[in-house]
Amino acid sequence: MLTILDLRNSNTTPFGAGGLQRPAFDTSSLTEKVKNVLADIRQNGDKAVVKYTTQFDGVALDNFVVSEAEINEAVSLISDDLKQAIEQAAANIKAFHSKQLSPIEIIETMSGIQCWRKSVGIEKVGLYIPGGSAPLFSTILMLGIPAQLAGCKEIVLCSPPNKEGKLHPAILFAAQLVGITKVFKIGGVQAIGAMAYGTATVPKVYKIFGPGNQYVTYAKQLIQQEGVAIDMPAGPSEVCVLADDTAVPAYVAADLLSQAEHGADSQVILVSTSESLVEKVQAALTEQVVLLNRKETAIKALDNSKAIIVTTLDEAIDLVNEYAAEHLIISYSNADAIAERIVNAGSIFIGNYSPESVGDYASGTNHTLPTNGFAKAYSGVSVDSFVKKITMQKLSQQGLQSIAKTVVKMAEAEGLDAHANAVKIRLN
Ligand code: HSO
Ligand code: ZN
Repeated sequence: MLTILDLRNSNTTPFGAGGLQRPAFDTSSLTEKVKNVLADIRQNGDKAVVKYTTQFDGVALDNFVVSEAEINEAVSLISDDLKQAIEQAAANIKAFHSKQLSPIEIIETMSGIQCWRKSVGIEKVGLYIPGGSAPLFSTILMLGIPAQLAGCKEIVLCSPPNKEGKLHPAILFAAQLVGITKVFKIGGVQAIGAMAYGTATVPKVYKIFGPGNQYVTYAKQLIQQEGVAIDMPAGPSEVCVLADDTAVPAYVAADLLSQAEHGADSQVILVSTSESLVEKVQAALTEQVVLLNRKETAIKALDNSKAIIVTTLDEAIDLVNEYAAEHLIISYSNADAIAERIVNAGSIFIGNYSPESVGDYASGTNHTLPTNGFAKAYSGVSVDSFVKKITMQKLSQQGLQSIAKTVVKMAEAEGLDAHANAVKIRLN
């Protein structure tokens, strides 16, 4: 269960060893392996993809392109209930993200000088969806919908095949629903390499999105150094719940468990000013965890997680801002006012009826969020993540006249007379 850190009579910081430190991973054992696979994919393209799919996924596939027939088969395999659920989620995600497209506004900074900015979808993007125990088809909605709204022309998806050489039908259903242009049965580092360098079959993309294990995360870091953009630095999932006696202990426990079941390395944190709430949540955790399919995973995550008791709400807010959680749930009196005081968090869930699960799947917000404290400086994925913004300007002759003196003065002061000339030559 959660380890209790009672900070009420202490001056110690909870951020040191044994406290709220994020798990640090030693990647030294995997660096060589990842580099070798990437180099091989770069050099040998599809042939190397087939080789690593056989080696790592245990299935020999000479064709890793998902066909129309496979997509149709997948669509027929999914129950109407699940289809409706995915469609409802997609509609909400689309509704929320479509408002992130702002209309072009032309700003006349001076008379005759017009400046504006246009958003252009990144032409080719790659989405990576891990396989493993839980097929995260919801992530396809979270990445595919903003990509489509942004106007990306080529949206490629890679996901590892199972032992039968197939992808989960819900992955294929979600992919066709959001207009993914090409789907490949490729996993791990080989998928990142194929999308970063391009092969005869897989198009080279300009930006790669999506979660993955440590190998995938490291591969994304390496290809970023080679000029392919990535969504954000990734780390294990996290939730922080800020709660007082107005919270319902069973709800808080359920929220903590919903993040704990993601992985043994997930971090779940309870911050409270109420010792009795913490005790009740611990009891509810014990009761609920044994009922979960993934209880072993959840128990491991809880064993690495903390309940922190502080004296005042101000202390709690400072702590929450310093931790900068991927998800923050506020089950506290005046939750709305507290939310206003939060400056570092990936996504905030306000009140007793806003579990993180709704944001993970269907309310409309994005679930690809900054972990590992990166919420101090990074935002989650949005339509913005899929566009570049090009600034534009147009000056009339009179506009140039009115700004000429300013530019010439500055250019000459920087000792750059060619810059000054480019203006002066137009005045005569
Ligand atoms: N909580 C995850 C997203 C997710 N949950 C997908 C369920 N499916 C992101 O931190
Ligand atoms: Zn989740």
